[in-house]
Amino acid sequence: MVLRKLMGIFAVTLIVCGASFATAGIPDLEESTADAATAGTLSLFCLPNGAGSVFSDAYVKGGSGGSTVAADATVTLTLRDGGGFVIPNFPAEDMWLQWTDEATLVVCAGGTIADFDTDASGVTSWNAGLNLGGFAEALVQVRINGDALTSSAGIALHVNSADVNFDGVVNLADVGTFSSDFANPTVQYRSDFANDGVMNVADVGKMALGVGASCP
Ligand SMILES: [Ca+2]
Ligand SMILES: [Ca+2]
Repeated sequence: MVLRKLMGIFAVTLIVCGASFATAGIPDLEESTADAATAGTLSLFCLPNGAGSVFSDAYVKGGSGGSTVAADATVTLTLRDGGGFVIPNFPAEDMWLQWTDEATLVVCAGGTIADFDTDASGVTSWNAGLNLGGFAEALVQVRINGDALTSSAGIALHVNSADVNFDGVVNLADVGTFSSDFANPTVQYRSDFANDGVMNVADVGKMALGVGASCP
C-alpha cells in the first residue's frame, strides 16, 4: 500500500515535471510583456529603406497647440515561458511588430523584426527605423512566431511614411498626393509626418528626405 502511494506520487511528480519541461523555453503569450517607453498615443515617421525615424525620436500623436512634442517610443519586450522564466537567445527574426489594421500599410520583408536576439534577461527592443511604407492608425502588437502577445491588446503607436500611397516606393506619385494633402485645410495623418496636426515645412522636409527610398 505504501509502495503503491509512493509510486502514485512518483508518477504525479513525473507528469508535473514533464509538463513544466514541455513549456520551458517556449514563449508564453500571457507571461511575456511589451511596452513603449512613453505612455499615450505616439506617432513614428518611417521609410521603406529603414532611414525614417528611430523609435526614440517619435512624437506624441497630434502634438500640442500646433507644435510637435518629442517622445521616446522604444518598445521593450521581456520574453518568458509558461513558468515565468525568461528566455534568452531567442532569434530576433521570430519577433516582429504587426498592426491590428494594415490595410494602408506596406511592410517590407522582415521590416519590423526586433533589433536583436533576446539577451540574458530575456529582453529585446525595437528602436532602429522600420522598413515600411504607408500609414496605420491602429494598435501595434508584438508577435512571437506569428502569434500576438495576449498580455495586452497592443501599443498605441501609429505610423506614417513618405510612401503615402503604400506601394513600397517613394516617388513622384507620393509627392503629388502629399502636395494635395498639404493644400487640404483638413490635415491628413498620412502626410503629417512631423506629427502635430499642422502641415508645415517640417513635414515637407521629411517628404524630401524620403524621395527615392524603397524596400531593400
Ligand atoms: Ca509610393
Ligand atoms: Ca506637421
